[in-house]
Amino acid sequence: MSKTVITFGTFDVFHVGHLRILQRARSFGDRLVVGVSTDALNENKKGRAPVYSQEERREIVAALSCVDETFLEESLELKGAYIQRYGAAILVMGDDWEGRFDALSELCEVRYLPRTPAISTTEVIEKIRV
Ligand code: C2G
Repeated sequence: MSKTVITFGTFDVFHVGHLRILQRARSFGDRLVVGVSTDALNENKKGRAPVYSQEERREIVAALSCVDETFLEESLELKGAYIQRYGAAILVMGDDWEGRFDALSELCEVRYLPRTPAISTTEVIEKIRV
């Protein structure tokens, strides 16, 4: 039986930290499903719109060879429903979310992976601006 891994993120101004977590997530199973958070979800959470639209961000993530399927993540609170919809056996999140989704271990294995150091969308934006 195939093992599905699910992960979530904004993936704005796509960088190598994003790529590495997706590749590592995919290595835990044989199908990777990625929830790309909507523009509205980001505006609520971070107080600013992403640089790239949800359609553009999703198109970039969907084109990666380690990604099998994508969908738009409408709410942080719907993770359980998404896990069930896609039949995921493992939820992968970056360790900036450590502990936050432990309750979902009733539904599937929950793994937090270390982030790639010294890179973030905010830092990339700052570097370009200077
Ligand atoms: N990431 C990483 N290393 C970095 C930067 C990001 O491993 N240097 C990981 C994050 O930990 C996350 C993924 O890349 O797992 C996507 O990062 P973001 O786009 O910042 O996602 P975020 O806004 O945290 O997710 O349900 C979660 C939401 O979708 C929002």
